[in-house]
Amino acid sequence: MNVTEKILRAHLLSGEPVAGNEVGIRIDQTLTQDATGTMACLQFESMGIDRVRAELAVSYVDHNTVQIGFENADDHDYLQSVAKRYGIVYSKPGNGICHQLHLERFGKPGKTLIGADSHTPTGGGLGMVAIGAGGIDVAVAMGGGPYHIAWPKVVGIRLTGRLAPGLSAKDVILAVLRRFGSKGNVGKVFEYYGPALTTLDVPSRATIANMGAELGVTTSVFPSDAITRAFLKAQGREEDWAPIEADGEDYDETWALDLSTLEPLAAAPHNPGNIETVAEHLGQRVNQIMIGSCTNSSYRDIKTVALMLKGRHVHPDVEVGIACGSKQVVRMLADEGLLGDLIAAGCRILENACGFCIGAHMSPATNAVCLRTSNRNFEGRSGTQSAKVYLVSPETAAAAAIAGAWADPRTCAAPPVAMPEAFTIDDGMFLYRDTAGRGVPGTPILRGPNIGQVPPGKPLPDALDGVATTKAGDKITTDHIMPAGARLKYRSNVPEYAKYVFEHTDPGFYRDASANRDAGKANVIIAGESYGQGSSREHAALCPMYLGVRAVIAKSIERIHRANLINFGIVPFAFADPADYDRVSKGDALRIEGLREAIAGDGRATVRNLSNNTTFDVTTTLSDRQKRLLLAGGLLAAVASGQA
Ligand code: MIC
Ligand code: SF4
Repeated sequence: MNVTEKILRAHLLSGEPVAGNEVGIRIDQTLTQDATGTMACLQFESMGIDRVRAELAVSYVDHNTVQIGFENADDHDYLQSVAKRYGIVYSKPGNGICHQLHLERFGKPGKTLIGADSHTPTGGGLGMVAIGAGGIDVAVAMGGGPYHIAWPKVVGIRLTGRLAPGLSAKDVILAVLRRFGSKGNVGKVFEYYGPALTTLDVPSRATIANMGAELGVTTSVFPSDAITRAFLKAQGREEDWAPIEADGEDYDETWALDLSTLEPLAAAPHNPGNIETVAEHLGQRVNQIMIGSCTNSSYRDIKTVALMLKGRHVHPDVEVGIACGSKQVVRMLADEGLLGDLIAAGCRILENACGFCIGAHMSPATNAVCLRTSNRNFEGRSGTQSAKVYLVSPETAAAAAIAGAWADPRTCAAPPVAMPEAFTIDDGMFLYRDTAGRGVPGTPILRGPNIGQVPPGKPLPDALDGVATTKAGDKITTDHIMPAGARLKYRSNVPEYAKYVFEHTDPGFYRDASANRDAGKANVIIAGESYGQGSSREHAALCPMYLGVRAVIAKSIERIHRANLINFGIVPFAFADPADYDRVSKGDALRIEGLREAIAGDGRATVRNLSNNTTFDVTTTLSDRQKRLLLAGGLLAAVASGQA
């Protein structure tokens, strides 16, 4: 068996392990972050469970830490009180980014983890099966319930050779993205193996696993070996180590990558799958350089940057921001004098949080060219619609910081950073470790005015009488559907946040959808390929549900978003013939007879376009569980009516 299969089989609760078949798996650990966590906790509360039943649940606060206005602070208070009451470990703002912290302090080889964040697969760098999910699925797992996935096809990525100085793990995952692209990988797990693994430390493996999210895979997995053991030992957690390696080369598909042949790469605007070489850009002007995010904010990464910048000054024409991944990273750099080197070099030292990655601050200037070490460069995600964001390695970012322009990091590479024998351990910003799993019953839950209720779903109607309220193109991300950045503070307030659905791609959507809903019409979203790419934010389903969206008809829909749509009672249809996408225009009146029957049956339905008097077929493949959820109007409605 391969590593993925070993872990999944050890956690299998229901279903046949046959590729594509829905299975239920036992979840050992869960994580949430504040932007998804408030909804997950509200949903957990509404399930009426007295305490957390998973082995470990951690609630991180790392996304909304800017705190302009009371909303974020209210969210933090709410999350802290829920954590105390129900037995969740609470990671205070300032402690660091969830994925980096989880790797350092909690991840365990062989365990399963689901997180209400699409980059949860970072844990794959430690030999876990770690999967990104919607908040409500995490709430169920916190309560001890199973998580459902399609049994994956496992793609073996065989790594050979060795990276040249000046290249790093980011270049590896960008090479994988160049080969496989950011769509068409749904239902697969990428498992890394081969002789080059001995050259990749845990943070490097984690970088690769992290950006598997951009491939659209279920997760990415590394074995747990001597390198994993050394990392856990240095984190004071050697007892958490367990060996897990594949028995042979038993994969559904394989691809080999020789690291010795790689050159520095970049993902060009506006998609992480849009890969170019650094060489193509040499000498071109750069305006902003941002180093950090859950992809590249480890001790290894920031120390490499510090060593490259030591004794130099960033070019006067660029601004450089650095956000370390955790308090541990900041402290160790400070103790080694490296933080001083970064400050002396003219870098802006930012809080160890998501920050710039999610457009929460440091939005670039109009038309700016930015080099960022984060994982997503969707249009407008930085907070500036016209900015051109390229995703690069920390080494490429540092080389550009010195030159003020694109530069080859191989010309100014620092000596490789060795993993320390012992990381500096200080868990002082994790609260409620002593009551984890038990909680403190009776703790009052703090609810400021920004903490709303989860709107209830309604059962699916027999026939859908609706309007094609919007028509979107290909690769519409959840950032397009539900913008973050300046709007992030409304995550706990669905009626307010719903005003910004499709804010940039269809500014009239809120008005039109509300009017249709109030007139008793269903809203239908029409979309192209790979709808719902990117983040796990269930608000991209929850807010449309609130606005009366009952179906999405797309050429294809990405995994986490499709699960979220079902959880909120929105039918995820695919065009039976993708060419029919052209037969429907924004504003067309659509009718689907026998909708309930179709969902309960084989998932095939005929859509009548009353505006141009044509018909086309749509399909959806559903497990029995998913059928029940959709018919009831979503997961919470199904729980309330005893159907889940
Ligand atoms: C992201 O990187 O897009 C986020 C913000 O971390 C999201 C979660 C969210 O929208 O809260 C993710 O990746 O799932
Ligand atoms: Fe935070 Fe960015 Fe990572 Fe999302 S991708 S968890 S916003 S650092």
